[in-house]
Amino acid sequence: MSIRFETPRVVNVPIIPDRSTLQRYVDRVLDTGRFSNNGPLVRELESRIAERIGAAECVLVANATLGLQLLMKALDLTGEVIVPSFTFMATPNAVSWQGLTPVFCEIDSTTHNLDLRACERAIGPDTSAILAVHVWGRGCRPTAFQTLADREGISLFFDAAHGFDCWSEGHRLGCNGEAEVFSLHATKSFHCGEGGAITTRSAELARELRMRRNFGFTGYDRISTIGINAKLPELSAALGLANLETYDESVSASKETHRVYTDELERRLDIRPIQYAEHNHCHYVVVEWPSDRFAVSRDTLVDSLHGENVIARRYFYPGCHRMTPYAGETGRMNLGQTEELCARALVLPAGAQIEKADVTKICEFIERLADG
Ligand code: T4K
Repeated sequence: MSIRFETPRVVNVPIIPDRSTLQRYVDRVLDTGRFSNNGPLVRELESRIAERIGAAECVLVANATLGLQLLMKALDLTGEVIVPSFTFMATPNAVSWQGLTPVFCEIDSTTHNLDLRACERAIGPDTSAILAVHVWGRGCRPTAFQTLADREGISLFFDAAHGFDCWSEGHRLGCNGEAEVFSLHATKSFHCGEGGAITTRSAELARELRMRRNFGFTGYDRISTIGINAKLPELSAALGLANLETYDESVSASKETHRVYTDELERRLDIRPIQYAEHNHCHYVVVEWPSDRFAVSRDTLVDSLHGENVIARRYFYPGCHRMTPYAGETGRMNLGQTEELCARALVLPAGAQIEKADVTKICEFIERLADG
């Protein structure tokens, strides 16, 4: 049986905004000739995101990777930073780029997030911070990690790349730790094409981040600190503002996609994609494929799906600790749970844009393969 699609069905097809709404914002850029450097659209989007999330401050940047780097620079971290290995390479690479050492720590296999006890054990004399990731937008226990960081006298900040508008412990993500960094990349539930947002409660930290994203300038010819160019262009902010207007509708469509996958997979194979206990955009449909129960392994399944133009992904295989430049280093942690999850995780094409009929076809195909 073939279901081969003419065009690829990919994980997280970017949301396309309403064209006339986008045109309205683009016209504002063209009318004023202001394309960059903390322009009015960037400031407007910062206010709208801060208001939506309930954060005191939002600082937009060119992407989340640079956002993490700017934040680590501003926090003046030294030595080691604890990170999960079950994350996108941007997380440890941002740490390394700052001349810091990422220490890979084990995850909790049920939440896919950093394990608190393992993190406690990973803290050493050179640890200056914990960089926790809200994988799939499921909150990484902000309160418990804050208690640990306070007790150890180290910084805590979050890679919230997946977590826009997600809730954890009864609150929207965005106000935890020293700061949280969201990705606004095209593949995210809310996007600017490329972009990142740092949210924080601290006005002082936000002021420093704004200065550092703009080369460190504090006046026309005065530089106060080492900065970089991490500014978000106005045209990217235009895309973000247009997308924000229909964000709630696209989340509803993503939730429906997730629901259809859950129903289909449960009915056909008695498995479920991971479920979201608190409010989540449901942008990621993630299955832990039980290779021992079915006729095909996770990897054969992925290959077969690709053959049908269904570009399922193995995020975050094989684990950052097994990828260059970290492979071969002997970390001090056991990463058994991480490796097991890396061998099982399967991310299916989802989001607001995929047709529900396509989801049904994909699940039917998976069922046929699973039955052998
Ligand atoms: N921390 C975490 C935990 C992250 O997951 C990420 C990024 C970051 C930090 C860093 O955030 P940024 O610095 O990027 O703001 C994608 C994204 O590029 C990346 O942003 C994301 N995480 C990661 C999980 O996924 P790839 O290399 O797997 O994506 P790619 O190019 O294969 O795109 C996925 C599919 O989407 C493709 O099959 C094609 C489709 N697509 C993609 C783009 C960009 C489109 O249809 N249109 C598009 O414009 O990394």
